Amino acid sequence: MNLHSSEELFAAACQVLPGGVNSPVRAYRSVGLTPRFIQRAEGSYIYDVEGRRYIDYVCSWGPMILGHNHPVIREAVEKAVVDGLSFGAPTPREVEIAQLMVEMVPGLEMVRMVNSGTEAVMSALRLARGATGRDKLIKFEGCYHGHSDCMLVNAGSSALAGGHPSSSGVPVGAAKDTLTAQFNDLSSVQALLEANRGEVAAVIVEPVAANMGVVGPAPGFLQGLRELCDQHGALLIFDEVITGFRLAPGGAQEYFGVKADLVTYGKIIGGGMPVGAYGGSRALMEHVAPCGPVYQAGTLSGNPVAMAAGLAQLRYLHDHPQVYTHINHMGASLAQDMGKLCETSPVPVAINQVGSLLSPFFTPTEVSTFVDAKGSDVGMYARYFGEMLQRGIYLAPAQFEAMFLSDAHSAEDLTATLEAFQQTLEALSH
Ligand code: HOZ
Repeated sequence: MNLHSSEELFAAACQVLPGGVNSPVRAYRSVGLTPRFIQRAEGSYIYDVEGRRYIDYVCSWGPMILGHNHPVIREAVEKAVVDGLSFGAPTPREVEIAQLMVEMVPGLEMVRMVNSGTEAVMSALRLARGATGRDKLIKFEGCYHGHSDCMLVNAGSSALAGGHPSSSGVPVGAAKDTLTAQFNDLSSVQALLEANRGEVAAVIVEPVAANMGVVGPAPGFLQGLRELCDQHGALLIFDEVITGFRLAPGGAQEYFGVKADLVTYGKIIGGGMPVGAYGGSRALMEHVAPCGPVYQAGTLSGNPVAMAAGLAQLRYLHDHPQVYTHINHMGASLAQDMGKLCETSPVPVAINQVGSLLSPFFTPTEVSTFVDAKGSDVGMYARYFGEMLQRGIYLAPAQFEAMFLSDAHSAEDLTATLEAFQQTLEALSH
């Protein structure tokens, strides 16, 4: 293909891919620009096809916690490829990665590997329904759990940015048992549980909402969910596709000290390859086929190359716990320094941060609920995005996404980012 610029590639892509992309947010529609086509990435940097270098805060939407093209992961993949790409049969590495996950996450006893976060959530929900014999589910408005039918109701992420939080094509029947509560509002959950007594199989939550921008749980919110679920015999599912192995080795369960019944994973556990997983206690997981009647299967589940990448990344995290100190510290200091710059700017910005996840909201109020997040000026975000991109900073091209830090980000990267942020604030104030 003799196309050189992002513009040329995007024009060609639009002829053969809906919106020119394979996942909507990548089309840059909410920021009104042409997406950068990427050639390669290394450490904290990503390079477009025209050779421009950016400091990357997308990090493939979370998987690249060690930075891009980490030698340990690359070597593990290279080694695995030599033995073959897929067998559709058990392999030693899938046992090793499961053992490691069980070791790193308190309370996790068994896992099932799948191919994406969407698949992990879909399967965990089926398991919750199968194990409880109940059909209803409670999710939170603005939380995103992948694109399975019953979760595309009041969803966040690009569903929200595209103005379709509830997708067309979802049969009424598939969504009728999905009830929606408000993130950080326990009374909304309590009301739904009481109105549907004995019928709710599970409450599913992103423990840190990271698909409405980043909104952390209010003190007591996750603990309160735990208690409400126990009172009503519903299972608590933490969707840790983003937070798993990111906030701490044991993810949000460890970080916030709250135990879920089922947990879903993706992103980091694949080291950059397409992997998801769901897990929980042995008693619950043994409902899954072939042990029990909850059916779920997959030709590429536990794919040997993907397992090699995920295992190498998890082993590295297990053996280098200082990664967490580093990325969480960078998150806090970047948020603090951005916040300081905002204090003297006429542009109202609220910076939210939990661990290595951040997001700026263009609003004068604090953002602790989905309503607050929706109050953010998305037009201003679009301008901010363009200004930062021009200054070599690669951010999520939509307000309702997160900024991700990796172990490869350096103090120099943060300084350069803050300089760009300061100049951007100045540009936005005119
Ligand atoms: N749902 C992802 C963002 N929250 C989109 C990922 C992608 O486009 O790669």
